[in-house]
Amino acid sequence: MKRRSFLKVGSLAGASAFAIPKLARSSTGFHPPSSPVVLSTWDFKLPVNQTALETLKNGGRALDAVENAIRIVEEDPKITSVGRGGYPDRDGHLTLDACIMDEQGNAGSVVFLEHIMHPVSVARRVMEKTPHVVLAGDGALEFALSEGFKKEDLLTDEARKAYQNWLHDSKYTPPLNEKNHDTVGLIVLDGKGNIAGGCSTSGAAWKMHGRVGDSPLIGAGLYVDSDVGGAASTGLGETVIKIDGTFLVVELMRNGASPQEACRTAVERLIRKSPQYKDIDNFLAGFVAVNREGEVGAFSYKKGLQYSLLRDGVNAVYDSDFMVK
Ligand code: SD4
Repeated sequence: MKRRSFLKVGSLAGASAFAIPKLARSSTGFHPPSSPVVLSTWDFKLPVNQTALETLKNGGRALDAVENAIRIVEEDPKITSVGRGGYPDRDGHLTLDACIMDEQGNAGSVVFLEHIMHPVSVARRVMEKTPHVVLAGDGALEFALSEGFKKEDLLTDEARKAYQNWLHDSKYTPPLNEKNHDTVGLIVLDGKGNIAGGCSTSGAAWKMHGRVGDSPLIGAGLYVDSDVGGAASTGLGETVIKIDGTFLVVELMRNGASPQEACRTAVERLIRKSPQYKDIDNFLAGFVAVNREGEVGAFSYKKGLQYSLLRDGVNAVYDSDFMVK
């Protein structure tokens, strides 16, 4: 599939910056959308959301759409924070985290997995073929190999070079910013009232060996409930884990908040619980969310979070609103 250019609307002249694209409200209120909605974190300059849409058009489930779209990001060697091409930890190991949730709320996850290009697919197998939700490290690798996944060296020359450069100072600065990010979190509404989601990342570059972030943790990096909606997070995972961020966003929506209000409230809670990051320049954390009616929200602590939304035939990248202005 060819790369396609995205429409960038967040800062169009005349449009209010950070405006959330609105849904038309009928006289009887909102209804679950009858055409698919795909919401994902960041702008990967890849046909991520389109892949999800095409999967649905070809008869796939929301879950298939999520998996296929995330695989596009995982296999791109130029993306330095997901799958192949990701930056390694401080010991030179590329360790991957991913999770997936289906339309019924089933979940699978892999953490601290090495050598497998598509952790999101392994997470799906964990969900579908084991009685467990999370497999870690060597156990996850062993399971992946038993399922026919190929063991590979996923460190690219670029990642190796970046690691060698980092070794000069070996400065460990866990906060993430818009230059050191790119976890893919993606939620699909299939147009029939079903919602699924997934998340995949190599986590924070130069992290401690064994560190697991929020992305593969159900309720932290991702939460989906077809009765309500779904949410994904990106940024410094430690701060998201502490508030079970995406579970919080979904529960706020369940209690009547719009996706935008829910994301904002979660970011406010997050920084209240991690005040040590308040004034740190390269700290970023935020959420994207969509409710079952197809309304979306996105909010981050600082400027920089983008999200991609495919809805009503328009696939565009938007800048999210943020707290520190
Ligand atoms: C982590 N949340 O491992 C991930 C990293 C991330 O954009 O989202 N980067 O903490």
